[in-house]
Amino acid sequence: MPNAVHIHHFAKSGHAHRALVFAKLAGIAHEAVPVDLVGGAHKSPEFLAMNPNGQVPVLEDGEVVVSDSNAILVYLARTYAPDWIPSDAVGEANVQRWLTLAAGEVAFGSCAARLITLFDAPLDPDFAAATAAKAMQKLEHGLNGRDWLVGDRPTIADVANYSYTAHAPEGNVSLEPYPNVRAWLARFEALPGFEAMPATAVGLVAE
Ligand SMILES: N[C@@H](CCC(=O)N[C@@H](CS)C(=O)NCC(=O)O)C(=O)O
Repeated sequence: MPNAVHIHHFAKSGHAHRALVFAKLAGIAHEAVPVDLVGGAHKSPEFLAMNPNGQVPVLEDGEVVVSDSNAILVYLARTYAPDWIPSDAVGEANVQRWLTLAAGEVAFGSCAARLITLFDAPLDPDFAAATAAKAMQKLEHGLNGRDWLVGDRPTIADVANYSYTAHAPEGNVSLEPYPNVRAWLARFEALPGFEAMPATAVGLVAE
C-alpha cells in the first residue's frame, strides 16, 4: 500500500467511526485527522472545498477525496480491502440494501435519538424513537439464523450499521428486545482490529 489515507473525523461521530473502524478492521494504513466540529472547522473554506456539505467524515487518498461515510466504505473496500465487498451482482446489491438502511432508518432513528439526548439537537424524539425501532427490527430480522448481514463473513454492510446501533442506548433506544442484534454487535466487537467509538458523556465537548 502507498501512503496512509487521511480520515477527517470527529471522535463522537458515528458516521466518522464507520470509516475509522473499517480502516482498523481491514488493516488499511490511515491517519485520523480530528476536525473541530465545536469550533466550526467543518464550515471553513478549506474543509468545504473537500466536502461542500460541511460534514465529517471525509477521506483523502492522494488526489482522491471522498465524503459520505458509506461512499468512503465502498471506496476503501474496492481499493484496499476487496474481501469486505462482494464482487457478484447479488452480493453487492444486498450490501447496498443495508447501506440504505444505514443512511436511512439508522441515521434518522438511532443516530438522531443520540443527537437529541447527547447534543440537544432540535429533532423530534418520537419520530427518532419510532424510526430507530424500525431499523432495529430490520436488523433483527435480517440477522435471523445468520452471523453477518450479507454472506458468511463481515462486509461493509455490517460496518455501516454497527456504530449507531451499538451506541443506540445513548439515545435511550434499548437493545434488549433484539437478541440477534446484540449477538451480532458482540461478534463485530470480537473482530481483530476492532476499536470502539468512545462512549459519550452528555454535551458536545471537543476532544
Ligand atoms: N451522510 C453523511 C452524514 C454525515 C454527518 O451527519 N456528519 C455529522 C457528524 S455525525 C456532521 O458532520 N455534522 C455537522 C454538520 O452537519 O454541520 C455521511 O454518511 O457521512
